[in-house]
Amino acid sequence: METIGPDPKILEDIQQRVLWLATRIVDAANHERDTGDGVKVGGHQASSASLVSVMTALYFAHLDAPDRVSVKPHASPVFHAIQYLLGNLDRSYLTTLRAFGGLQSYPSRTKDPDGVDFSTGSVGLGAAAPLFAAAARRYVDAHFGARPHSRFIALIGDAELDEGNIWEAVADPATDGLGNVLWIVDVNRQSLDRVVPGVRIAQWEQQFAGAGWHVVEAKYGRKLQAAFARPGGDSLRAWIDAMPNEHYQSLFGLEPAAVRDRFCDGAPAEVIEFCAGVPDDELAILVTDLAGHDIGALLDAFADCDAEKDRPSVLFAYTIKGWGLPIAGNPRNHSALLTTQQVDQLRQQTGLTEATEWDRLDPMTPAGQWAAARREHLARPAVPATTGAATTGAATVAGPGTASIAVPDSTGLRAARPISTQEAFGRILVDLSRNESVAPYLVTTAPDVATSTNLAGFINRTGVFSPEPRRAWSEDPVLKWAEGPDGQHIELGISEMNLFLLLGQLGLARDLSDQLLLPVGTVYDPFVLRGLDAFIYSVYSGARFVVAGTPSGITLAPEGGAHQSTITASVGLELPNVTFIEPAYAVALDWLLCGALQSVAASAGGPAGPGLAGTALAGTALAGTGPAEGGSYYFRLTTRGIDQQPFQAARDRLGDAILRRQVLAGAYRLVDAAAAAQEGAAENGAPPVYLVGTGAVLPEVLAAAAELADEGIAATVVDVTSPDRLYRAWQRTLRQGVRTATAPSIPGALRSAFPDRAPVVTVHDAASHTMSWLGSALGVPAVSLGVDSFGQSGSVADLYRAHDLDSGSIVNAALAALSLR
Ligand SMILES: Cc1ncc(C[n+]2csc(CCOP(=O)(O)OP(=O)(O)O)c2C)c(N)n1
Ligand SMILES: [Mg+2]
Repeated sequence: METIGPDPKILEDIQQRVLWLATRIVDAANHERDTGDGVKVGGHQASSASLVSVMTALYFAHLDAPDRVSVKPHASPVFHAIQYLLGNLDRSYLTTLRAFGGLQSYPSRTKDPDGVDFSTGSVGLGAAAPLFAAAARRYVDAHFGARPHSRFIALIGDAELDEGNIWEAVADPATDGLGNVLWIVDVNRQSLDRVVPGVRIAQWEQQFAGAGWHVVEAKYGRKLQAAFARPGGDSLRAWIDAMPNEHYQSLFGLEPAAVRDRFCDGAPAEVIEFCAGVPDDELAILVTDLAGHDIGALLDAFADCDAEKDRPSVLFAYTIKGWGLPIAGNPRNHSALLTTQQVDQLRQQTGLTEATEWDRLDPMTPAGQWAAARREHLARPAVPATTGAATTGAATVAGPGTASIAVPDSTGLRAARPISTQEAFGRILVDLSRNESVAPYLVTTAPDVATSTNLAGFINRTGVFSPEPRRAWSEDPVLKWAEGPDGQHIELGISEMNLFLLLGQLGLARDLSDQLLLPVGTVYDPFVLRGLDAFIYSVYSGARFVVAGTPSGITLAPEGGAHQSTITASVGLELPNVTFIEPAYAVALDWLLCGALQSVAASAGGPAGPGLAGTALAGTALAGTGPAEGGSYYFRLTTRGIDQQPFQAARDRLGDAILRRQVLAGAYRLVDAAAAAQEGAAENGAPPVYLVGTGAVLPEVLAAAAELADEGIAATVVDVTSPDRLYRAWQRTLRQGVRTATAPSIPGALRSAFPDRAPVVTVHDAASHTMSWLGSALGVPAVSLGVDSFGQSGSVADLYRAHDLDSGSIVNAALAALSLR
């Protein structure tokens, strides 16, 4: 696949055009669009210019079609300029940066039209994503046969290396030895507010080397290298190396005549003498000649990194923020925009006029011909669109690299004794690992909590993934930790950021590695929040996976306040592209987990990459349940074993078909006061109150209903299995009403669980806010019980009492709700 490099002059011409377009795209967004709102549009001309040479070298002389690139957020204009020159972006988009429906401010897989491989924006995450994508590819190659070789490349701002998640990713053994990874650090020595101290760069390089990475520098351009070779050149080099970044950066933006004095300020006599032999104009160019803008030097460095097959490479490419623009090197250039006059000058310098400024490279020129050749070289085969996802029964799905994944409706889990949702989760996964149609695609991962989140049974059956077989030294009968290329569990160090980044890339493997996977991760629920930005990143990118937060809430009582999650349910409910599920009973979990995996399996039926707008994944279009839902799944589980008999009673009463439908829709009546009345247990058919429970607290809710019944108050108990699906159903009808200016109806999911008008009490081992909307949805008085302060160690009974989740408090809440009628 190697292409012969073109004449360097051609790449120079191309990069000048890339610089022009990237700059002009931002300029047009700011100066040619009347947004009517007075809000600055913005864009990053200086950050973009910094990467123009690196990206020109990559896209026009280095990349092959299977390679995947993550572009730092602020260089999105460069990416779009290049895609335009390659013919992959319509001209009409060039004036739409940051406009609604136009080019996104930061590269977006799901919203940009020109084939973004990795979304970026939250610095550090887009940088690490290709590393995890390469780890996912290594897994796919080992299990499903080698895919065409891809290089996974990240273009990273130097200040992104301040983010801790970078170092968590680099340090994790799951990312060891990935020779197809290249990180290119854009060393412009500037962040948003300041000049980055030089000592940081040396320290970062050591950290990479310490983690086993191949570290390369592209620091000095060829003019400087030639100067170093001349007599006195050694002292010149030593002086530049020793110069603080703040001093070096201050050279930019000076008139050539002033550069000498500034450069030589404090310099030894040899340096002053060396410079005396160089005219002003040449000196300014010479001392700012950095390799990050020398395409030949960059291509050499890329080749050097390619040659390193057994470990990732990082290239520190020294660049100039604002390169080629009047704002070059200015410490305040991060958000600076060129004036119209400066843009006019740049246009002229680029050899363009207002009539030709948006043109592609002239196909009659060598640069135009080279761009056409590169377009062909980089063309990717279209992903075949497959259909056939069934929404009921076993969803048999055929997709790229996927024979068929027939996820059953349930594993037939039986739960006669009290059991927790966490234990049931482990048993369901073990059962699925015996299912020949599903098992090959399952891959689990956890940040050092596999055993304590009940993945041990699955791991015993499938083993732990390691690129090479490893001898197991422990003969633990409970946990067989067999490591080898067949293993289907990827164990991570304690980094929740890595968990969500890896889940995200496993969940994009269909797009990035031509293989659909069913990724399942586990994490202690409170620490979902530690990985939250990576969680958001991954689902924003369109990844599809299942994550279980377990154990959760104050129900893990003795563990104390530091381990008790309270706001995670709200996060799950509110996060777009995620369905939040918190079942109480084992069989309900079985149905819900199988349903979630059916939905993930069904992503073979539609595009998961660029052009998602308009599909089920776009924005708020998530609808209904089951395979049509799209997105990822977050299960909040517990270690509290609870009596399964009440659920069995509901099964007997309703039958599996109806009950399963309601469980999947988000709520069902666990105890039906009206049905009980018919049996003579209460006097009146219509329930005066609904007790609504979510998750581990159902036993207390049932006890409260029994106490109320003793007082002659009929209480219907509703188990909300997914506050999220219920809320979404309500919002859908509301929004429909708002958009069409008609009276909203109560959605079916709510109507079937709450057929009568009666006050409600919601009870949840999570922030009370999570379910507090229910009163509004039903138009009835509501009292919401939940955990709104930090917990502490104790027994479940102690903590439920302290947070008003005990049955007595629920009874009192019911009386309060009734008094509000
Ligand atoms: C997580 C996160 N924190 C803060 C920001 C705001 N921010 C955007 S760019 C930037 C500085 C980036 O500097 P660098 O990575 O060196 O980029 P460059 O110099 O190439 O613009 C900051 C702080 C962000 N995008 N993401
Ligand atoms: Mg920088």
